[in-house]
This record gives sequence, C-alpha cells and structure tokens, in this order.
Amino acid sequence: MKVYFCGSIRGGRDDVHLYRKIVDKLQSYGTVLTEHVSSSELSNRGEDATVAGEKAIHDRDVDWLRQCDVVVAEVTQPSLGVGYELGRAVDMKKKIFCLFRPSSGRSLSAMIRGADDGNLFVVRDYSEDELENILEEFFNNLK
Ligand code: 6IA
Repeated sequence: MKVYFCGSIRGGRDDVHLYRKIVDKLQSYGTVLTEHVSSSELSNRGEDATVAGEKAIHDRDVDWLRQCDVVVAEVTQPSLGVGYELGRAVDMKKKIFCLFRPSSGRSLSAMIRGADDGNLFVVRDYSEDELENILEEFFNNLK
C-alpha cells in the first residue's frame, strides 16, 4: 500500500507535531511517499529554492500522487499546496481521507468540506486524542 500524506509547508508549520504522529501511524499500513512533510527540519521558508527546484518538487509530487493507493491529508492549517494536491487527487479518482480539527477555531474551506461524497472523498473532524483510532478505523474499512 502506498500512502500520499498532505500537510501544510509554506502555509505554516504549526501542526508539524501532528503530521509526525499521523505519518508514524501511516507507516504501519504501508509506504508513505511524502514522509518529508512531517519533518521538523523542513521549515516554511525556502527562499533559496530555485524555480527549477520548485518544478522538480511539483512534478515529483504529482507523480507520487499518481502512484499512490490512498491520500491522507491534515487540512486544519490552510495550505494552497494541499488544496491543489486534493484537487488533482479527485481528478485521479483516488481514495481521499481529510482530517480536520474543529478545536483550532478555524472553519474548513467549503471546497474541501463540500467535496465529501461519503465514499472516495471523506472529511473527518477529530481531536488529537482520537487520531490513532480514526486512522485504524479508516484503514480497516479499506480492506
Ligand atoms: O503550499 P504548501 O507549501 O503548504 O503545500 C504543502 C503541500 O505541497 C504538501 O502536502 C507537499 O506534498 C507539497 N509540497 C510543497 N512544498 C514541498 C516541498 N518543498 N517538498 C515536497 N513537497 C512539497 C518546499 C520547499 C521548502 C524549502 C519550503
């Protein structure tokens, strides 16, 4: 099983500790293609990145998205990149699981909340202590 994990990078790194927890759990189900998203060494700056470097990142990520069996996204911290990845993944008819924390006080974009079709695209509100159980439930239902 190949899992593509989406989490904010330039959108802000406030939730990186949660991304780490999610990726740790996802690794018990398969290969996480985008493990770097959860790295505490990856900051949101990257001013030194070149345009060619950014193209390589984009093309590699879209390629990984094509290869994956399932997409898991933490969508609490708004991120253009995550929104873009989810849109592309919908077009590729991937199974998508979005995790949102209402306790953040934020309101999730209608373009994500409204994409939930109860089948291929599912949005799940959660709190941090429920994380492991929610992921277990999701992956057990995939089998
Ligand atoms: O707009 P954002 O940066 O928040 O987008 C985050 C999402 O896009 C993540 O789910 C990643 O899969 C993808 N993404 C964005 N930037 C990168 C990246 N380096 N490397 C890999 N995936 C990325 C960015 C350069 C860094 C020096 C800031």
